[in-house]
Amino acid sequence: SSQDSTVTLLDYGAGNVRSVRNAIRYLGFDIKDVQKPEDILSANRLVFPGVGAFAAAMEVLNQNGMADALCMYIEKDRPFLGICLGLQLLFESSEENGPVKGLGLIPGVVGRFDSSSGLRVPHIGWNTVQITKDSGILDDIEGQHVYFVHSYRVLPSDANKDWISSTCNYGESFISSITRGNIHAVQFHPEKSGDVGLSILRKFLNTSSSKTKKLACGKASKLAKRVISCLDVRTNDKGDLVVTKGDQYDVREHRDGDEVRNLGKPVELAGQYYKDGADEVSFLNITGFRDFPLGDLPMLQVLRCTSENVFVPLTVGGGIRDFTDGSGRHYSSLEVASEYFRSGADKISIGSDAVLTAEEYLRTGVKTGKSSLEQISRVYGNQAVVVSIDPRRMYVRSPDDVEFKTVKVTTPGPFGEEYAWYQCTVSGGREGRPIGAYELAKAVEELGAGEILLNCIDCDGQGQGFDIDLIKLISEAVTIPVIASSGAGAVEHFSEVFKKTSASAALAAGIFHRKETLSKLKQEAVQINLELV
Ligand code: 1PR
Repeated sequence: SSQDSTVTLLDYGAGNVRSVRNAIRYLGFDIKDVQKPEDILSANRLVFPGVGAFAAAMEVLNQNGMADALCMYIEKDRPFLGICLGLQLLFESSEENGPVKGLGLIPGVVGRFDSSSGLRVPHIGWNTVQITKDSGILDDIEGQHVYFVHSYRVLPSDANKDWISSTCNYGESFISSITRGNIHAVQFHPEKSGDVGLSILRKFLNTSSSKTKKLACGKASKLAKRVISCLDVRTNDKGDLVVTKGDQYDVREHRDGDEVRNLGKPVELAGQYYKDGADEVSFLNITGFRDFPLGDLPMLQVLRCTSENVFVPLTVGGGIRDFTDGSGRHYSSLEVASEYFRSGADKISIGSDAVLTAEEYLRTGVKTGKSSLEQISRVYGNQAVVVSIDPRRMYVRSPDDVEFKTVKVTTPGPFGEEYAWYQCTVSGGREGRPIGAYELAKAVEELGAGEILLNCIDCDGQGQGFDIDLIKLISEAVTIPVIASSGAGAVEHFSEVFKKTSASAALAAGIFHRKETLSKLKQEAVQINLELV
């Protein structure tokens, strides 16, 4: 019956649940949105993808009577799946801007991961879980990777142990899922966990009666190194969005009429990379320094279409800042970012604007709270904000020659210089700024960035390997995850960057545009002793 293919979705409007919607539709189900508390009580199966901050979510749920309805629904053991914050809200309280009271259905307090011992927080990426009891929906995922992104977690205790169906290890063992009867909740994102995640959702939606299955014996979970496929996107001279790729940020063909290099359509290529095994996909609008009217941001449509078929995290960057369009309408960066999130982005990446913000912060020592970086991370959480750095290597004879942090370089410069600093640039490398990559990275971490995308103009498109000196410098300077970028030309370059630095992920563009490299990398990873997803 039509009832059977309907899934009720509780979306309280705090952020992007587009991917959850897309995944449910992709699996052949229809969605009914909760409008009023009664819709919860009459649901056949309810999916609750929690997004945003704990306190804000509880406030909305309490105000509109949804909190009571949810408790009643769950107490009646009706089919329920909570995702991420949708798991955390079931517990007694959270320390996130708190203490704040939760729904109180499960004993336990939601607390923050402890980064004081050098643990990178947020926990972002693909990790394995240990199944501790049969849940009927997680049966097959022992040893498989699923995608997490969170700074808060609940610890297992005697009081909640009967609820726990799996745990995950990240610095400590925390609850990655709970199950009791028909009630399920997961800390990770099934809608972002590729085929493994889709199969979990499918099992829940089909709510097959739980059969007991012998559990495989668990091995310790470990956060995998991520491989990110990057699509540099721009409008070509005809006005179409195309994927392009530069050499040291120059994207013009230097033959035949100086056209922009066109490598294909963004949506199609992203779909291909997802199939080939990309752990994440990033779109960078490299013409983002131009002005677009918000309604017409060309990347929005690309995101909407991509997120219908790509079930791994999507990041979008380029042009995230305040601006006034041709008609005099002013847009805040928060509005621009919100449009991107609504269209299917999981993270936004800020380049030029973050450089200017960091410069001012270092000059004044004051966090104004008004920068794009601060505003977006306050509203969407710092895990949703990436700062993209575009540094250029500047050789010097001695560290005393500059006020910026230098490194002793592995390969000396053209005049035998033994040191270098890395100068930040804005507007796609067009303008150098008086701030180093090291100073920038530390400043943006303090201002609320959740991750750093570390490019290198010198290495971009050269295929000669990552700039190990730079990546070491930055990944040791901050505790948020660092994504190494620029220069991958062979599978070995990925193992080198993960062996020699503590980067959490590696991003590449050019190498994946040459067909088959991504799937080959995933296959060969095991042989070269690289722990990938
Ligand atoms: O400044 O907030 O509007 O953001 C602009 C964004 O666009 C920044 O993230 C910046 O890095 C990026 N960008 C701007 N111009 C270019 C260009 O190429 N002309 N591309 C550009 C950035 C660097 C990486 C590239 C890696 C890996 N390209 O995205 O994908 O270097 O390449 P490889 O594996 O082929 O070596 P804002």
